[in-house]
Amino acid sequence: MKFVDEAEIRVEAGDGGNGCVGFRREKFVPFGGPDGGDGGDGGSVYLVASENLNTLVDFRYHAVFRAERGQNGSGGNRTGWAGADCIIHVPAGTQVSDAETGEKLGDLTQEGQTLLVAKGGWHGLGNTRFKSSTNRTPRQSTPGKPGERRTLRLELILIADVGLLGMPNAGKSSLIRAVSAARPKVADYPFTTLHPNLGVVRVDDQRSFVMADIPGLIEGAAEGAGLGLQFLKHLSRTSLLLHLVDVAPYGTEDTPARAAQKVAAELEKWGKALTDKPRWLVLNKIDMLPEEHIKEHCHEIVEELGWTGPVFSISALRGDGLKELILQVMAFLEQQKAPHAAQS
Ligand SMILES: Nc1nc2c(ncn2[C@@H]2O[C@H](COP(=O)(O)OP(=O)(O)OP(=O)(O)O)[C@@H](O)[C@H]2O)c(=O)[nH]1
Ligand SMILES: [Mg+2]
Repeated sequence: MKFVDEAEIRVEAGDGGNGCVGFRREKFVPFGGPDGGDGGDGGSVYLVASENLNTLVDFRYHAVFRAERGQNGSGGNRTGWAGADCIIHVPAGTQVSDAETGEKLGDLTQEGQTLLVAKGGWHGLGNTRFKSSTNRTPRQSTPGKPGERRTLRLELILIADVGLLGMPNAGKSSLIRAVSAARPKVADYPFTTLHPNLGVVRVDDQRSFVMADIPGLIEGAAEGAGLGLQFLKHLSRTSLLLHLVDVAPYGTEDTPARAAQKVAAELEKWGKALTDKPRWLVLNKIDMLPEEHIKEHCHEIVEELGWTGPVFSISALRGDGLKELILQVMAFLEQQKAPHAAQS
């Protein structure tokens, strides 16, 4: 499945049906009077958020959505049928704006959340409506109003609790594979991951959280190097960042601490929305170190970085430290979601 996080679509609501001019003509009914019915309302276009979708790719191939127009009224005071609405399913996390004016129309974050994006035209009135004591044979009716039409800009920003951050090859995809059912590709070359992946991490029967794996960052990403910063926005709605660092990098002159600093520097360039987030250091691939050196080596990295926040040492491959990490992440998220409990 292709990942696309931006799209433009055209939405056109249905026009209202026209009112009818009609007169009752029956054999033994003289002066039958007006009997033109109203038109039906035009259908509207709605967006509905779905948690089962996670890409806007479908809108590449299908970009115009129309609701039905209302039927015209007819004689015998028959009202036209209302036009059917058009429902468009979009992934949860889709922000909607008017492409021409830039006006923000909504942010669909919850399953089933609905947004009216083009209102159907109001129905026209039939001539029966214009009957009065002074005008018994009105010949007027009104046409239906046109439905709203606009071009929308959709932007998907994934919804996850925790985001993974790090250089290419740090083991981000390996970690999400180890702790969730997500199956992104893992390989020993940089930029294996080309688009974000989400995984649900189940801590026990009752508790779970969503983790996002994004492509690796390298120095100069802000200037467009590698895959650039385009995917960092997908971490903007997370509550916690896990910064993965390879403790035994192969084929690079950077020390693990230096590599971590480079990623942090790119984060700075992206902006406050990410630098203000809590970030934990996760030292990965400890299986590559001799058992007796692990502690000391990790300590050195932390020292070199001058890191004072939480630190975890794990092996995504062998499973060391994963349980502890996951439990701590869960506890942190729960505390965040219950701010009153945390204060007391
Ligand atoms: N020895 C060891 N190797 C690991 C560990 N975690 C990941 N690797 C290896 O490191 C390489 C890169 O892992 P990925 O999970 O693809 O790394 P990534 O951070 O997702 O990389 P990009 O998608 O390119 O940004 C693969 O060859 C993995 O098998 C670990 O804990 N121990
Ligand atoms: Mg990857």
